[in-house]
Amino acid sequence: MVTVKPVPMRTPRRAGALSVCAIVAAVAIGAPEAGAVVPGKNGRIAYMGLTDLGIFSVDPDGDRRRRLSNGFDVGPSWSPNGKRIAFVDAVQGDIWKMRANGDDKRRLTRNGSSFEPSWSPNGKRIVFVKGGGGDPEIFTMRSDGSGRSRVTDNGADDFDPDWSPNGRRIVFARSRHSSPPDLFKVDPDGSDEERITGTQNRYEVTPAWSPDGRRIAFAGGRESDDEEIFTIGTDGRRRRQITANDQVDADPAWSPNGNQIAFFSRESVWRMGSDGGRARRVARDGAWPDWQAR
Ligand SMILES: [Ca+2]
Ligand SMILES: [Ca+2]
Repeated sequence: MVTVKPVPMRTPRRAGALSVCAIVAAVAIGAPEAGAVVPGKNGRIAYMGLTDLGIFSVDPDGDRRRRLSNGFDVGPSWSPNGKRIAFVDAVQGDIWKMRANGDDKRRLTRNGSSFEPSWSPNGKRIVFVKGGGGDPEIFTMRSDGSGRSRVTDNGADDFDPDWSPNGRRIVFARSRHSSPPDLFKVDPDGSDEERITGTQNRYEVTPAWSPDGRRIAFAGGRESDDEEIFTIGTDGRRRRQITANDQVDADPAWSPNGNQIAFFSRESVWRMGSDGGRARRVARDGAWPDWQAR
């Protein structure tokens, strides 16, 4: 699959994408991360296959790769106890969960427009994006799919939610009137919304809260550039760029011990130190990593 240059306004191709082709395009440019990472020991990395479709898991050193599902499944997100994985059947547009070994698959939504699941740190709820036609919103539900509750309600595109490790806040990306997406945070009940970034000519997407709660990793850049990985303080200060190259770098996911970040680049899953440095390849033909806590 050929990686295309990222388009800052990716929302219609991601949260709103219902056609297989559209989601393939989104995946090719590096689709959103998933999963609230709770502090813990580093376990395995789940990811989606790009041409060999399905969800896989692999050790961080690249060993013991295992297929967990077949078909066009995207966006794996580990439960905080590391025993289950939520994911999206991208053909249906619905969220499922399964055991870490791929057994016991259960469908959680039945509306054809649910994406980007991420577990709350106590494992009881899942935050996700719902909405096709151009105005996606953020919702939460119980981890059995019941008890859906709205978080955002507006005319902007709200997407890429990730739960803070203390469970009190949800970070997400928002684009209003086709502007480059910025990062926001909000209480799980939708109150006390705060802006984190407000850049005019840059975009910020796929936020991932660090396990110590202090920083947020995200992908972004100038609209004219290829995409890079950054981290930023939760107050929007102390922005740090941790990749610098001419490839699309996307979908950061913290290791549970906070020392590393897995990410997508060059049709592969990589990991590097959370302050950058040399990246090591974890899996070829993969995207959208999420790191298991043990
Ligand atoms: Ca909205
Ligand atoms: Ca880059």
